[in-house]
Amino acid sequence: MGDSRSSNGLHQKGAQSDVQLFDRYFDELVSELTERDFTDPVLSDALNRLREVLRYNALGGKRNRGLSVIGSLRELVPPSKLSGDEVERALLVGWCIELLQAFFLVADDIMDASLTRRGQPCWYKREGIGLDAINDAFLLEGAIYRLLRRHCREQTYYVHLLELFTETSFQTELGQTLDLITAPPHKVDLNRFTMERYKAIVKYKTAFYSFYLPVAAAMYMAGIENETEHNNAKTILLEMGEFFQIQDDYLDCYGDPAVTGKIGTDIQDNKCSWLVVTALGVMTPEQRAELESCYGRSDAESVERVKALYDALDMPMRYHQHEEESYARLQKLIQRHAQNLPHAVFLNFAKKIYKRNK
Ligand code: GPP
Ligand code: MG
Ligand code: MG
Ligand code: MG
Repeated sequence: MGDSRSSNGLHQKGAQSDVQLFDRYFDELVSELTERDFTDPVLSDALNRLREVLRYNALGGKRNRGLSVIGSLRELVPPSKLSGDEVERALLVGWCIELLQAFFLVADDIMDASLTRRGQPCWYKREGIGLDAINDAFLLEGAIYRLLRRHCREQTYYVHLLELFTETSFQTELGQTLDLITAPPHKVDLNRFTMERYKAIVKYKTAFYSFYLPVAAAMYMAGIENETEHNNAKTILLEMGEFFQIQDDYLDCYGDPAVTGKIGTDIQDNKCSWLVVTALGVMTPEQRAELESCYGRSDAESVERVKALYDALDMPMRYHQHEEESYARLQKLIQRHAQNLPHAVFLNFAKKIYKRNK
């Protein structure tokens, strides 16, 4: 494997940033999965489909999760101790997280009846795809374990990575379960939308895989197995993950689809969003009755009525206030819980997500 990769410039570090290295690595991984893993000629049509699925669904995102594996590893291991091969494995593990994300998003867009993702139609919305996208999601998940096996099987941290990916997937699936059962179609019950339920949903559906997973992977790669250290990192990263999903909920309603690449569906889908939970805490009984009659409906007029309520309740102002408070709380958590870990691991991540608009 190493031979074919050194020829495409991956080992000529220095001239290239990690972002460039990361982006260049993708085509190589696609070739590996579709040309050098299973080579039985009878599979060629399936492998062509896999190539198309990988290109359509794993590219075009912000790649914060994937890039933070190498980013974190560089903070945890001094440059003189970080070999070219280890850098390459960190890029690979980063792509595995992007594949996990692609797997979740293909499936999530079906469940949420979304229309667009990353500025293009959701995969299941494409002509001729439909619910076959379910199998494509499974392919994306399967690709993760093919790559980890091929690249990391000899490493002492291999089993840690496998357990981390499977455990994180299950946590995310449990979170998605909570998200879905708290939002039954056409059964609006505003009493379900508590802040306690909200926090449980977002911790499980988003925070583990988006924040703890990439940093924990880098920690295992750096040889850090200590449970206390992992718990310290988790405390900080889950807090960041909660804030990140609150932003996602805010942008679902107030973001510009031309920037976020996706058209919001939370109001129509009856979702337990940060906006609805926070609004419920400050509205009058009259406003609550109004919300009861227009939330969770797909007609444009009902959606506009919900948005008018959010505007009347100053939700953008409340969100920006929450953002400031959350940032301050995070800085304190980092001071308190990152005693043995470089603060840059967390600060780099925080820099990318606060004040984001996509
Ligand atoms: C984000 O929710 C959570 C996920 C994408 C995890 C999905 C998990 C599965 C097991 C399928 P969201 O629906 O608010 O995200 P988006 O706004 O990007 O659609
Ligand atoms: Mg969704
Ligand atoms: Mg969803
Ligand atoms: Mg969302």
